[in-house]
This record gives sequence, C-alpha cells and structure tokens, in this order.
Amino acid sequence: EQPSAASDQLQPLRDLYGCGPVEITGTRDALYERHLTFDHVVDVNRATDRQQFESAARSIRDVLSQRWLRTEQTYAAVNPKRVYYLSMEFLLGRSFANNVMNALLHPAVIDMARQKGLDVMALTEMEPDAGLGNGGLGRLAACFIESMATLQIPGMGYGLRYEYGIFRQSLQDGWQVEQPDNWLRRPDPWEVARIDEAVEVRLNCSFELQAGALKPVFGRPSILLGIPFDRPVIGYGGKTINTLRLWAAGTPDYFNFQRFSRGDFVGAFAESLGAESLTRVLYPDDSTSMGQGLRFLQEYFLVACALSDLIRRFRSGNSDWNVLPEKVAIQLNDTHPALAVPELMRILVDDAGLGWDRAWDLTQRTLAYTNHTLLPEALEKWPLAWFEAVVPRHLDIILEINRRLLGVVRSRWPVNDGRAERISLVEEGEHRKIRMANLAVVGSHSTNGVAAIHSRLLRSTTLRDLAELYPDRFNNKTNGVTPRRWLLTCNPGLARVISEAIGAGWVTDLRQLGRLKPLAGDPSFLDAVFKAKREAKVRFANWLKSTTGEHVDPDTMLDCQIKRIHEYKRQLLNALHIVVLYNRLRDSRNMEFPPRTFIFAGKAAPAYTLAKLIIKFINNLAGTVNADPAVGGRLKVLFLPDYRVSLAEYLIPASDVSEQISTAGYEASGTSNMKFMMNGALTVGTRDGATIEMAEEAGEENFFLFGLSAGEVADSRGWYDPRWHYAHEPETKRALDLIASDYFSRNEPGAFRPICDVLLKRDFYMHLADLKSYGETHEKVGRLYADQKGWAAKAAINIASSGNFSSDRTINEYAGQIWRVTPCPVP
Ligand code: T68
Repeated sequence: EQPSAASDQLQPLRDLYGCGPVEITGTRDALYERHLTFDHVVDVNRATDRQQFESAARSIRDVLSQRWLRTEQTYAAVNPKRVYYLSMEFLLGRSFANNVMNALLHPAVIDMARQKGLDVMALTEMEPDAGLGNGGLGRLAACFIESMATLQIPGMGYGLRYEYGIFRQSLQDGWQVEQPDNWLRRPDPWEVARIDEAVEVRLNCSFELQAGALKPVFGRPSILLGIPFDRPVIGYGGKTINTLRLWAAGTPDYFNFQRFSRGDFVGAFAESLGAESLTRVLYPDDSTSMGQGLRFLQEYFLVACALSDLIRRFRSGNSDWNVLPEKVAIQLNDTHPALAVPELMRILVDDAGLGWDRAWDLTQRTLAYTNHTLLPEALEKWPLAWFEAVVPRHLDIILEINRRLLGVVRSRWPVNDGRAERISLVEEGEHRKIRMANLAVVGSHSTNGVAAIHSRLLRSTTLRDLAELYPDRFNNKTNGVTPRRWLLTCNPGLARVISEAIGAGWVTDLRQLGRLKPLAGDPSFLDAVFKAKREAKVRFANWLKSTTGEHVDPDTMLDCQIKRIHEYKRQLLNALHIVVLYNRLRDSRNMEFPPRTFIFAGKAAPAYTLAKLIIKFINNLAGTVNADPAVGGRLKVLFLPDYRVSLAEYLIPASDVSEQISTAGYEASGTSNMKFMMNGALTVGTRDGATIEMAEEAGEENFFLFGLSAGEVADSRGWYDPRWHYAHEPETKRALDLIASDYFSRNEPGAFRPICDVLLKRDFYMHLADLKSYGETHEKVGRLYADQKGWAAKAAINIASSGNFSSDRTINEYAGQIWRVTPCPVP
C-alpha cells in the first residue's frame, strides 16, 4: 500500500543493508521472537502489548546497532570537527515510529505486523513519552539532533537522564493536578548504559538526605559519578546514527568506604542515595529561574560530565590543545550550561597547564550561546555564595574573567555611565549574584536569538551593552522543526498527497514544498489536501475518544492553542474572545456561524498560581458553554489534559486554525506555529517571533495577523490603560462583567476575581488592547471557512510556503556560520 514515491525511499535501505553486514531479510522475524523468548521469557502468543513493544523496539535497535557503531568508528578514524549540543532538556517524545521511519524500516515493520497479527498502533501506544523537557526549548534540542544526523553532521547531544520527566497533568474539578512521570519504571528499550565510560565530578560539598530531601553539606568535598546512557539518533535514510548521551548521577563504590568500614553502613548508603537524587527530576519551570540550589548542581553536573567526556575524546585523537576550536564546537542551549565557560577554562589552565590568554582564546572560539527569551524573570542569576560553596575554583575564574572584562570596558568608555556595572558578570548588592547570560556572551564567540525579531530585540534591549561591546558576535538563527516527525510520520495522509504531487524529495529538502504553489489553484490537488485534513481529523477524534472519552466533531472547525500556559502567551485573550462569541450566539440563534471547536492544551508551572487559575477558568468556561442549549452545538471548548509530544502529533495534523497570539515582542520564536503551518492549518497570530517570517513567506493575505506590533506595545507602556477598552468597547465590557458576575463560577463565587483584576488593573500583556482586532480577525476566519475551496487554497499556499522552517535549514546555518563543521558521511 505504499505509494511509489515511498518505495523509492527504500532504495537507500537496500543499498545500505543489501550487501552489508546485517542480513535483515529472514532474521528480523527471529529478532523479535528472540527478544520475547529470551528477554521476557514469555510465550510469543501470550505476550502483552508492552512486551511486544519492548521486543519490537529492541529488534529495531538490533538492526541499527552495527550502523550506530560504524558511525562512531568513522568519526574516530576521520577525526572531523564535532558538534556538542549541551542542553538541560531534550523533549524527545516517543521514538518507535520515528526510528522505524528514519531507518526506512516502515514497510518491513508493517509486513511483519501483518504476518504476526500485531497491531502496530496499539504497540506504539505502549511507549511512554520521554518528557525530558518543558516545551519549545527542549523540543528544539530534539529536532536539532535529528537534523544533525540527517545532514550527516558529526554531532552529539549531552543532557541529563532524569528519572522523572515533566509532570503528568490531570484535571480535577477543572484544576491542574500534577503527578510524577515515572517514565523509566519499565526498561527503556532504546538506551544503552555505558558504565565503563563513567566520569568523575568533583564538588566542594557533599550530600545528605534530610527528611527525604537532598541537602548539600558545604565544606566537605566529594566526588560524584556521571554515568552515561546513550540513545541512537537516526538520520533520515539510516546512514548516520549519532548519539544522545544522557548522564545519570551515581556514587563511586569507594565513595564512603571510610564511613562504611567504621561500621556506619546505613549512613554510607544515605549519602549515596543523596547523590543519586541529583538527576531524579526535571525542573518544571519554563519561564522563571526558580533559583533552587539543586538546579544549580544539576547544571554544573551536566557541564562537568559533558566536558570531561568530550575532552577525553578530543585528546584521544589530537595531541595539540591549540586545535581544540578546529575539532570541537560546543553549543549552549540557553544559559543553563553556561558554567561550561569557567569549566573549560579550568580544564585548559589547571589540567592542561596552558596560560590564561591561550586558554581564554580557545574557550571563546569553542563555545557558542543561544538565547531563548527576553523575559527578565527568566534570566538566570546564581548567588555568588553558591559558587563559593560548590565550585570555588570556578568562582575564581569568573572573577578573573570579570576583572579583565571591566578593564576593557572602562578603557573603551572612560565616562562612567553605569555601563560597566551593567556589563559586569557580578550583580552587586547584599547578595551578590553571577549573571549567567553575561558570562555566556563574554565567554563565547557567538550569541544568537531564535527568530529575526527576537535577535533584533536582544541586541537593542536585553543585551544591548554587550552587543555594543561585541557587535560581531550577535546573530540570528530562526528556529525550525524536523519534517520527518512533524509531517512525514505524524501526518501520513498529507505526506502522501505531497509526495504524489512533487515526489518525496521534500522529506530532506523542505524548500521543495514551494513546488506546490502552482497547485493551489488545482481543484483535484485541493480536494486531496481537504481529504487528508478530514482523515487526520477523524483519526484524532477516534484517538481522543478512545483515550479520554471526549467527543470532537470532525465537521467543526478545529481551532487550537497548545503550548505552556503563560500570561504572555495569552490563553486569556482566546478565552475572552470565546466569551464574546458565546454572548453573540446567545443573542441570536440564527447567526451565520461555522461550528467551531476550540481546543486548549498545556501545562502550568506548579508554582505559577495565575496560570493554574487560567486552566481552571478555561475548564469552567467549557463546562458552561458546552452545556448551554442556546449554543446549539455551534461552539465547543475543550481543555485536553497532559499536553505532550505524542498528543501534538495527533492534534496538529487535524487542526484548521493555529493560535499564535502572544503579546508582540515576548515570544522569542515559537515552533508549534511552524508545525501547524506545514500541516495545513491557517494561523491567527500577532506579529511576534517566527510568525512574522512565516507570514512573509506565505504573504500576509494568506495569514490572519492582528493586534499591536512589538514597537506599539513598547511605545504604549507608559500610558496604556485597560479600563479605556472596558469603557469604550461594549463586547469587552459585557465579557468581563459576565466573568465577574460568577456566571462561570456559580459554585465557586469570586474564583475568577484575580483574572478580572489582572485584566482591568494593569493588563501587562495588553489583552484588552488586542481583543477587538482579534475578534474582527476571527470573523474573517469564519467567513473564509464557509468557503471550502478558498480555505483549502490558503491552506495549500501555507503548506507550500513552510519550506524555510525545517530544522535542516536551521542546522545548516549553525553548521556553516557558527560551528564551521561539514558532513562526515559514514561509508
Ligand atoms: C522557548 N523557551 C521560547 N524555555 O519561549 C520559544 N526556560 O519562543 C522558542 O520557540 C523556544 O524556546 C525554542 O527556541 C522555552 O521553551 C524553556 O522551556 C525553559 C526551561 C527552563 C528554564 C527556562
């Protein structure tokens, strides 16, 4: 049942394995059964879905093992420049379908499933999401390592092997409830533990468990073990298989031998248990730096493990320290791994014995930094006292960097206008702090933002003084997403329509989607696009029904806002507009109105009280609207619990409308915006992040842009008054009055008071300023949706214009302009 284009895609597989060392045909069935029999010791016919999944995944890994080995052997032999992507988060989601697809084993798996009567869908549902990230930043890291493998770039990801990923969200009475995500409860079939490659991390403190919590004990030096767990990262076509190396904290055997031999058996264990909890859990905050000591330790642990590992690899192929920047590029995903600056300096000065200037030059030329936010509350600043307690040598190094830095600044700008204080790595005050963003900019050769507007604002506002000091360092790399996961695998119907029209080359060269543009006037193509959308909607509706019991009508317009819950992302603007629509529908029963389903999904940081109240509000709104007969099924609101990668993979292909409505100037880039565009949704959005560039590609006439620009937001800060809108816009007033009247909180009087207060007293994110134009834009959306052909044509133009937003394009830019690495094909 594969289209001819897809069977062409098999040719590389035949080339690869046909005469290679792995004989797939004939042995692959045996692989699967062997795993059931020998790993699980279970009758093949009585295996559970989970056992089937584990065995299938293990047999896929078996097929890939030699290629994975060969990749590393090739790098070791060729000694190319390598890239290391350091990130506290890799939001991988599930791996099964994508590994099968990228290895081109799709037909083989379908074949085998048919023979053995396996339900591949049921089997893939057995894999838990690897939720090792909060949102965009972590998912970007996952897309980037996939693109590096596809582009045959010698790249490696370094992260932490959290035992618990992002919490699982459920709803109780409309409120978010967090549950631990014990994703490793059952063995993960993809990972390989490499105990032999463990590294030591030296700290000036040790750990103790006090009342179940990890507490550092200062002044007592200790050694931790970093144990690497490797996961294969399969490039499309299966030629290159790179590695994602995740570190788990452990204790060396000899760790507390003395205490142990003194007879304090239990005490010795308590300490080792303490150390091991370092990588227990991912911090669930995506937009504030919570300033937790344990997080600081996690960040240092990642940096120390990664640098020790990559320097060991570098030394095994190179004897001259001076070639470090020609052989190694290290990308810092936000400031979270910014301790790499003093750590690399420490290695070069203390361990390698280089002089300061030499070490500093090598450090800067090796490191590069990506910024992901303009929100001041997200910028990391760590107490100087913690450096002193945990990594005192690193503090010395940072202070020496700062002394030299301020010398340069003062000689260039002799007039004291506060510039040196702003640039300083140290924020003065009662509790002195180290500014991690300043450290990252100063200690690297490149600082990039993640969309054009974001990079511009970084230069002109947040990092202005540093940009004036180092103008050549600042650059932009607009984000992208991998089309393998976010189109080919998650939307097979649309992928087939595209491949039938222009061939399958788009899978690794997304720009080719541009060739669809002339087809936006071709009725048979538009019909095929429409059918693929309808098919994806039915698939999503069935999946939702079977997993949550919730009903979605595929004949309604699916309008989605799925992302972390945050004031700046303005889920409240969407909700207010729904209240406006609700009021209109109650007023007139025979208003022209295409039936709409508004879908929300997203997690709130557990300590972000207002974000949690926003979730509660959306759920109460849904309860009222969905039950009101006056609405007559024309409006439905759903908040889907536990937003995660695998949910997005079902929902995005099914969506008609993508909500990208952040206050202009606050969303660094956005990446779900790109996924929706590739899957043929139309965007309702502000001129923010990468949405601006997407609209430029598609033409504004094919986008629904509205609201204040970033400049207008900044300019109106001084005089903006939300009450003006309340007083002058009747629908705005009516919506807010309805909320304040407890109409949506009859059993919880006053529950939404804080929301009304936020909107009417300050409205920092300017919801009310944009509500009117948002509503007008949605009226245009409704009118176009009634015209099925007109809608399909715009959807097709959007798909055809999304080619720039592949992470392959982004990675090519990083590789050429920042890392200066070239592909290293594996023979
Ligand atoms: C996101 N940032 C940006 N941060 O909000 C988004 N932060 O605009 C952008 O597209 C994306 O990064 C990729 O560049 C985040 O996702 C975090 O998740 C985060 C996590 C911990 C601490 C701070």
